[in-house]
Amino acid sequence: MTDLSKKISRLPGRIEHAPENFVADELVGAIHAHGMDASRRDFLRRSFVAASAATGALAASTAQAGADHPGFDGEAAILTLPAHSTSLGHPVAYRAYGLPSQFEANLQRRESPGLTKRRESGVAFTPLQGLFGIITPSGLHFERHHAGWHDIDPATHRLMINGLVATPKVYTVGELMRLPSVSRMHFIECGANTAMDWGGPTVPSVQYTHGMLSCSEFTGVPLSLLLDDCGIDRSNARFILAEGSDGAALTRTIPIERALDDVLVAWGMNGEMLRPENGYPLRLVVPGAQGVSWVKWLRRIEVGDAPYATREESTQYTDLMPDGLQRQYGLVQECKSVITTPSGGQRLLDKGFYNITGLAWSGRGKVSRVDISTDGGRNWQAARLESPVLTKCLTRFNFDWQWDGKPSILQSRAIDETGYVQPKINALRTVRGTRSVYHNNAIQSWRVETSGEVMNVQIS
Ligand SMILES: Nc1nc2c(c(=O)[nH]1)N[C@H]1C(S)=C(S)[C@@H](COP(=O)(O)O)O[C@H]1N2
Ligand SMILES: [Mo]
Repeated sequence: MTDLSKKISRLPGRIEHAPENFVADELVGAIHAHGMDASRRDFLRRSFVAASAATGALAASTAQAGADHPGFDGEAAILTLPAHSTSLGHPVAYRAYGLPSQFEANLQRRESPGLTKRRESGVAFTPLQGLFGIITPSGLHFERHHAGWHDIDPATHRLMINGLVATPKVYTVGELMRLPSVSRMHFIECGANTAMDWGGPTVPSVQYTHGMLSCSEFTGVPLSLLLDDCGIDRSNARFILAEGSDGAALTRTIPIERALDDVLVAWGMNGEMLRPENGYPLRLVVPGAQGVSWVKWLRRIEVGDAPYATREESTQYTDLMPDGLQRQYGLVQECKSVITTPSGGQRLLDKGFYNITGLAWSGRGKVSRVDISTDGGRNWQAARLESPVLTKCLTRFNFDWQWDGKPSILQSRAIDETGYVQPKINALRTVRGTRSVYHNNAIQSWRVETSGEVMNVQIS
């Protein structure tokens, strides 16, 4: 067996590239200070306690629990009724709108300090390491704002459709909600997700490498229905422009084939109205497209015959290619996956069984397969895809693993229904160079040290 550590590049001293107007220098230190969540590191410790109890190693688990909670005798606890077993609990509707347990208080959206100068033009990352299944709880959906968020009164909000239509119209939110709606589960990923790692491994945890990714059930009216309602000029219409009503007046061009396909004007997210941070009361849902096209606080859609070359598609959100040209109008998020446990910042407590789990997705359709490697990409085995496997939606995968206590490199590689295979980082760099910011869909590597510590690494 060759020494894997020779192939590993460690954290670089400074960061070459990062998304969206960031300031680099204090970044690594600041993220280490803020990003490592002590209680989430214990996640694997707690799972281990449960697993060892189940296999009869009760003494070990009792000692472990005692060490975690001084004064708590794990074994005797099952024989002694605690206070909550002998008293009344909180009344119904004590919290009219429910909240997570106080013991889950560390599971939060977090900012990467140093990433942006102004928090109104910032990112809050989803804690993927602490989530199960495929749906992101609405309160943990990532946030990306160019000019801050507003809580807009739906009674006064309007959506205008104009341009190459027979009858330009202005809709109230109530009028839109009377129309036939659909509900669909889709992921949304910022084009800058994983951007920090173009130049090498930088941020320590999956929250910061991949947390500009969330998945929800969205409810809304198909945009095609509205465009037909306004009498779209189908022979001349080539593109639409979607415009937000925030101070950024965020605008993006979308090709008409996409606009007439599966795009929604949405008001619902996970069964309730959109959260203000995510565009309340109206946002565009553009399944499979990069996040910036999902215009929030949507106020206007113009139908045109040419791309609009707005700020967010000419000076921003372009990919600098090795030949110096900028690639514009990136739309689709290519197939990608990541292991969320074990992942950077977590620690494995002992040899033995672990469930490797993670997420896979493709902007072009369904995920058809995910392979797992535990030896840095030399051997691959298929993971189990959990149902449902939906188009342009997160897919959860699981894989049984016995850790032998030796250094290991964990990787996942997704393949979508078009046959596209998620690339290695070096293959991506060969085509795209090292100056790109957006659209890094490379295979992620997590190195497990003999100590059980899990680290973000890149291997050649
Ligand atoms: N009006 C408006 N829409 C917007 C943005 C914005 O700043 N203003 N940010 C865009 C970007 S860059 C992304 S990645 C997604 C983020 O959506 P979220 O905050 O709901 O996660 O919204 C997009 N839509
Ligand atoms: Mo974004």
